Amino acid sequence: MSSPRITALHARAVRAPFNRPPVSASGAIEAAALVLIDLETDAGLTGRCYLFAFSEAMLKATVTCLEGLAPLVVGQAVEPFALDRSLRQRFRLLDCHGILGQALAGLDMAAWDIHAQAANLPLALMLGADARPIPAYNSCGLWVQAPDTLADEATALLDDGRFQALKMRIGRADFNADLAAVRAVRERLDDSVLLMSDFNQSLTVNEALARGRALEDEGLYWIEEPVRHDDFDGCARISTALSTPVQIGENLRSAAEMQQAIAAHAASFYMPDVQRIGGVSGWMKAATLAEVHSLDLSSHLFPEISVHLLAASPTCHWLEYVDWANPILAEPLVIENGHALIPARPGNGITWDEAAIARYALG
Ligand code: SMN
Ligand code: MG
Repeated sequence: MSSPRITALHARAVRAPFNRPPVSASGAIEAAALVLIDLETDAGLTGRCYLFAFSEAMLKATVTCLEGLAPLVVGQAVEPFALDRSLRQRFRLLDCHGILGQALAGLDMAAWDIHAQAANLPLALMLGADARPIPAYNSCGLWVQAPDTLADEATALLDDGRFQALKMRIGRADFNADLAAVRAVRERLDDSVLLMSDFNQSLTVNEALARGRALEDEGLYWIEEPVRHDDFDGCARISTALSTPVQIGENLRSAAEMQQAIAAHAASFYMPDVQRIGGVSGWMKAATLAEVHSLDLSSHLFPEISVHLLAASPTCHWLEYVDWANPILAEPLVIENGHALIPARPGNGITWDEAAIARYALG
């Protein structure tokens, strides 16, 4: 059976509203700045995925970057590992990080979508996994906000999908306000509910040691990105000093970079982001690394694709659930009993709500 060939690449920018706009210790985001990719083929199959540009300021550049890549992919066979290798080889003299890296990851995600559709299999099954439900935590709220608003929001977030785990963001200038926030949420939750926390790279190593020690007995399941994402040695010092596990990974840009973090003993838990780690192809390498080093692997954002990837990851830990793309998806990811369900549709299961896209489209 010959592989489909790419005939066209379309990239569109949208600005979708958040239910609860993110406010982290490293800044606020007003709307979900997304770039939607459609990769068309001569087999009549279309591969789809979205990129998260983080800032509206990056939308135009991301679309332009993808459009610039179109002549390199049109006419190519959809053989995802080989296609990704050959595209990255072409940019070896530049570098494949930043917007280019995200665009390449997007092309890879769309190529894997086509590859799985051509085999008539959900992506998870295409990757050799079963279609079991994946444990998910609700990450849609509990931002850096007034502590007295948090407990009720925690209840609402648990009820919305019968979740058994939540993530809250911390890193306020005043540590006592952080402590009050953690206590307000923890007191509202049953002991069996896990509470993850995220400092979003806001601390120095010394601050993280002091704050981490003060939070040791507050019932946090993990502390995420306490310091700058690339300070693996600093992270390792924090990780060694605390009994609360340190979680990092959303900013890792390749499996090779993840290997460096692992070699530095930077963290107990890893949570790559499919857009940053290099798409499905990059994720699968990271998943093998996690297995080799017996490290629990969670995902960052992109729950629609991550649910497939975690099913295929031997050390699958937690899926980060966010509903940020729901406004433009015709069939959003389904959460039941705190687990994300792998859609039965062939491919990654992403289908657009074109009427909603027309409403939120930019430019
Ligand atoms: C995060 C991601 C995207 C926007 C703000 C905060 C956070 C997470 O690091 O892990 O969800
Ligand atoms: Mg994070």
